[in-house]
Amino acid sequence: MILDKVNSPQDLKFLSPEELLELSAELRSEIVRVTAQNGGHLASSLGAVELIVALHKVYDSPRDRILFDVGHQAYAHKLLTGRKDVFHTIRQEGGISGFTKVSENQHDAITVGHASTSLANALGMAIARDTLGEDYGVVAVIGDGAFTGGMALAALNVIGGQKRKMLMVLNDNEMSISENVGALGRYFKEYQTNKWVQDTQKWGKNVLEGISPRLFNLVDRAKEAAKLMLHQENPFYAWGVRYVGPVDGHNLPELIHTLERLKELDGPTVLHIVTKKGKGYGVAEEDPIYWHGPPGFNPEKPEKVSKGYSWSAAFGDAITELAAQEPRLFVITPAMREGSGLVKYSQTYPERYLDTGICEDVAATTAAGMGLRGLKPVLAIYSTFMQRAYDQIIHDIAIENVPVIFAVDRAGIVGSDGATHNGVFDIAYLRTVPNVQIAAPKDALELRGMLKKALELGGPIALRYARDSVEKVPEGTWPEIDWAKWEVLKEGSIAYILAFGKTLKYALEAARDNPQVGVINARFIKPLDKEMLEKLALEGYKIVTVEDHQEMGGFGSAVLEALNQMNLKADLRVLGLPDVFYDHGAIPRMHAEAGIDAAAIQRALAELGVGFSLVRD
Ligand code: HTL
Ligand code: MG
Repeated sequence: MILDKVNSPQDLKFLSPEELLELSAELRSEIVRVTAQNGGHLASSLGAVELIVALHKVYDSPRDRILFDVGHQAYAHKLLTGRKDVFHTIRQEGGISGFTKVSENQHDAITVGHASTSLANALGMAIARDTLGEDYGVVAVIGDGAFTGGMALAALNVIGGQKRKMLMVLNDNEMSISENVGALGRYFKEYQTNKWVQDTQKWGKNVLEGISPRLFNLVDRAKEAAKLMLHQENPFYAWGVRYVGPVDGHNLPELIHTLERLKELDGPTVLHIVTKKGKGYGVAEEDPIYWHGPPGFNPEKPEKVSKGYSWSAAFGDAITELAAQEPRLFVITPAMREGSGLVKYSQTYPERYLDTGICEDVAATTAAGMGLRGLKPVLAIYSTFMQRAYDQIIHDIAIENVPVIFAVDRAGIVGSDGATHNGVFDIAYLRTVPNVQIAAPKDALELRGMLKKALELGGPIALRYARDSVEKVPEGTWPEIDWAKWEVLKEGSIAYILAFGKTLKYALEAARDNPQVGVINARFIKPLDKEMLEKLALEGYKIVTVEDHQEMGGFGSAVLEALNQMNLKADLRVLGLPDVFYDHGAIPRMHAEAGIDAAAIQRALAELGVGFSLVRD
């Protein structure tokens, strides 16, 4: 194996072109082998193998900084940078991260997981380099999906103004998780099939024209004029950055040759490469959507597995049914059609469906515009990605109480994606915003009732649910929800546990067979059910609140504030996630460590003088 000989990118410098090709094949096999065990971003990483080999051959990491946008295409980079022996631990508890992470390895230039940050970060590094009088290369690798994000496009504007030396590799596979959207993607597609482009490529790799005077002289004046027009038509021309491409991103010798030339250039350059998502692994090439981030599979006989009935599916079913009843309903997703359970909806109501690409800010403000003009927008968004839309929620939606419904998916600790993807801040950042209401359904039935009611009520309302499976309920069932009222699930004589969403099952487990301890489905986080809370406090019940969310600023904090406002006291323990970031790992174990599982609830009850006989460790 060539890979056996590669312990750092330096080892690539001595490999022959044939060995580099062989190495690429070995990297692919290893990515397939390990992803089959652990699950992971298979298709994205397979598509970037030659690019990564070429980058490490030509550049000199860690001196030169190579930044991977999102970080999910970088498995080959992990294998080439001293992590091949731990690669099998990727995304597992205690193992390496599925994305690049500065604290994990000196070759990882940025800690990442959210899209579209690489260009701004690379610009910052280029400025730091120039300001400190240093000399090294800065290369950002960004997918066409990540390139749709406002941050990337706004950074490009600054980069074109600054003219610092840096390379941006646009890895274009025409896919985000689903088909990529928007005008730029369409443009690139047309550009690639444009006759001028194809001609100039044939003339002698137009990529190197204008760089190499020798080649440039080969082109006659007419062709030169055509090329100029081509460049003026190219959007990068307006942005003030040099554009080179399109180049076949699986042609290793061509990539290496091109990068060697570009490395020497001053100023900002975009290298546009065209790749195939899932390259080299049949099923992933054929269905890059499923194989974008599959769970484990049998590498000899790769098959799709059904992931069970998820909260996302329950939302998707409910919203499709509601759209039939409410013609003003309109669903928006920032690039998460599959993950948000919207495949069926998007096919049933294509005219009332918008994928904005990876730009949560644009998605939120577009929802605001729709809400201001008579539509009933529903923004399906992951808790972690909603962080990108915070100002838009305040400024464009909440101030005027615009009727936007947020279907907030993947709330809580998410498991193998780790710290970048945990949805553990949403309650804290939403509940301080006036006019915003927050609810968390306990099951699919309650989700349906809440969605329907939220559409009737209007106003910014967030419905929060976890990355989990849920029991399917029949079509057409719409329970009436007593809005802003909690629900007693189990009576208690001494204490009550206030829980919602995912922690309800822990609460029920902790209180099982104990008549002293009751459980309340505290499904409204804002407004709280102050009436019930007042009653609990006045009647002297001990209270434990428990949430899969940061303890600071979360639901428990809201309960404490409400008691304080009512001038009431209670024997109370707040259980939530401590003030640390949780990496990838097993959710039940992390919940135990964080102190929000059933055992932790029983310990808290014991501290309050209840349930002592049941305490386990
Ligand atoms: N929103 C934000 C801000 N960040 C992320 N990471 C997502 C959503 C979710 N997401 C990914 S990977 C991905 C999305 C939308 C598609 C990226 O497409 P790109 O790369 O063209 O950049 P490709 O998959 O190789 O084609 C993850 O969460 C990992
Ligand atoms: Mg892509």
